[in-house]
Amino acid sequence: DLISKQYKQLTFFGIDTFASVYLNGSKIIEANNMFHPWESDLNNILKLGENIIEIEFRSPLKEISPKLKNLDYALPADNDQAGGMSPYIRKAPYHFGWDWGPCFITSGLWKKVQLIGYDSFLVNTINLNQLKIDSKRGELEIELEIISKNSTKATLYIIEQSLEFEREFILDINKGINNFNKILKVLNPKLWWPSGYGDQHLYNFNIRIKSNDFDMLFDKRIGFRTAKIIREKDSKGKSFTININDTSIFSKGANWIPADSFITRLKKEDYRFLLESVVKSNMNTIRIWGGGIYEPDYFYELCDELGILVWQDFMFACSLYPADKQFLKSVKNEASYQVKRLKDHPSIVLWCGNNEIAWAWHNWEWKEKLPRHLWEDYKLLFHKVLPEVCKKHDPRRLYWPSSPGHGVDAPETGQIYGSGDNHYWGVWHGGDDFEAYEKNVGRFMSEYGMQSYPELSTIKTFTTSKDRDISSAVMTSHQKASLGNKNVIKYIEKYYSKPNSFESLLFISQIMQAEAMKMAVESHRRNMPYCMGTLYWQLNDCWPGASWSSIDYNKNWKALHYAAKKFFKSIFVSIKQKNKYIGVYVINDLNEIIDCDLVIELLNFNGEKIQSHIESLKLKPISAKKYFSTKVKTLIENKNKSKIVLKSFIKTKERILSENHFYFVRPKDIDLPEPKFNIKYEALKDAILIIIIPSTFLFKVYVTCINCKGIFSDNYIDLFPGEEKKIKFKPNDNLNIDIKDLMFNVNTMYDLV
Ligand code: BMA
Repeated sequence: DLISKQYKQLTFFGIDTFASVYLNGSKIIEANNMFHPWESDLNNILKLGENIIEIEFRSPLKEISPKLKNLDYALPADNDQAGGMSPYIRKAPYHFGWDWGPCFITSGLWKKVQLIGYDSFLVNTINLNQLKIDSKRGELEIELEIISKNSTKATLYIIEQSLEFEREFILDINKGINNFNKILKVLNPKLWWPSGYGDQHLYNFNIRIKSNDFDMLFDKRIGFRTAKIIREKDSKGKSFTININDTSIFSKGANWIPADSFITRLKKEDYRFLLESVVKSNMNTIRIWGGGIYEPDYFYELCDELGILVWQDFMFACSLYPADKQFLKSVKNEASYQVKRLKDHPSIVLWCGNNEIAWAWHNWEWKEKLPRHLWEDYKLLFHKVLPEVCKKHDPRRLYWPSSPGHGVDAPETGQIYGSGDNHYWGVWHGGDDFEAYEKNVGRFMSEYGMQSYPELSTIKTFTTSKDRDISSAVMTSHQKASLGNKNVIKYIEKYYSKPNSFESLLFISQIMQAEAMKMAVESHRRNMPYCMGTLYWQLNDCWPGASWSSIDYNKNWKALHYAAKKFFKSIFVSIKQKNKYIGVYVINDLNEIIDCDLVIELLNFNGEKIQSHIESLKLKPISAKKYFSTKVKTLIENKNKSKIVLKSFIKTKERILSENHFYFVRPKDIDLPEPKFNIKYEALKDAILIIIIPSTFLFKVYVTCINCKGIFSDNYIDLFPGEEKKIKFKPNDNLNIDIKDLMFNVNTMYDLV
């Protein structure tokens, strides 16, 4: 039992943030960083019977404010709603507020606490580094860190059943810190692939360390794969392509923020819902943005299982940071711990130093207004401390200093299009029209976005009926962006007709957001392989409010998430007008040849084909190509532009792979007929089919479920007369309601304006 062990160690895996920990009245820990564990040898303090642990948390603001009094400059922290102290505190930046989230400066224990006893040594870390991998063999390195009180011997056993792999080693352990590295060679491993490119084979290594007074089992699950970021010089700059198992991956996805303002509220099923939603919408990548937290193990385990590639930022965003010895040491501890904790996950493809700080220095007037030494401090943290940690613990993964960024050296300028990754905010922050996405395409688009409101059911959770107006005090407190409501309205007015009610405004904001992101992603994808990645801002929310998310806080897919499912399909058709010409492009981001037919039809709203064109295609692997081009005038002749649509789809013998529609006017100028349709329902075992049979053209038909939460197979779609559409609705949780009692609303754009 514990007390009979010679040594005892108490570990707090997460203390948020400034706290003193006492055991039986003696101080054992003084914490100031929420991102790494704090531990203490209890030695003689722990006694048999009752022990008292007291933790005294101190206000982060009060802790820091006296230290700032003598500074003659303030570190920039534009999103900080609590007075700008966040850069000095190793605590989730978004806790101080962001342009999509409230300021809740939490305190408390946010991870598990562990008390262990031992007689001679402790296993601190176990990693399985991948040295060489292909389908014939895998060369791993097991890396152990053992902390020992004396010299002893132990045996290390490693077993992987499905590979029929078994090895054992004798470990000569010395007093102090011991590092062991042993090579393991396995035969014929099945490779791990990102979603859409192959299966996610994972292997469980059982590791046992045994000596006369120690016997412990550890499990390590890994996937065999190589991961590189290819950066090749060409006439346009330098590429930025994720490459897995020697295959170029077109990276599709979104940016992830912490899924709650109060992290400890999150359950495994919340993570599962969100990450399953990622793959359900045909994404293969997420970026864990640097203003949040290093996510829990479970998060990365799910990414491994689901085949989601992870771009992992260190937790620094949109601020400058101190560079005193103590701060740098704290960051070094944090980064070393996190890299060692996470590096075995096949899903993680790169480490990134920070979000937008280098860009901000050069382009947000920081350089002009702030003392020059702050840039030296920046370089110390992001070009010395962090890359050294990565090089030491994970030399095979890329360390990318900042997003956006164009190289690994400290940049002399802000963003460059043509090299590295880009954040394009001309649409939204800059006020540009959606069409501007076309002209702002980089090698890897890691941020761009458009806001919308969550649906009414979510808004009802924090409003009473009198608050349901976007300018009410309650609604504005749930809109944290400075341009906020004004911008949403501005973009709606540019493209859509005036919503006829508060609820209609919510829907139209989502439809508008989906359209903006569709235009962005299509322009990125048409530019493949020049552009090899597109991650919109942002996947999720940390509370219910207006934001750039595609899934709201209450787990509702917004119109954007349904659109993403379509615009992220591997084989994809895209229609684009450039000046007087209209072109139809087909994109294949898979590493295989695809035989298919491309169909292009010009239709009027009665569903009559005015023109049509069909062509057999052999799509090259990883290709985007214009297969059809014509003058708009030749195509539409004297037809009324407001009453026609160009429809295009790609099909194989079995099915339609992708379908897209192009309107010749903005949505507000489309001459919508009054919608007429019939609906039928068909109950399945765990889902229900909603069958829509239109007798007129329907623009943006959307279905909502009145008495249950769930996901539709498709939503916000355009239908032509006679084109029957089946939409499957699957409730999120186990139903406590009979499938047959579910109630739905089916509406269209016509009802919103
Ligand atoms: C990007 C992000 C966030 C922010 C978003 C919207 O720059 O990195 O800082 O929430 O823009 O403004």
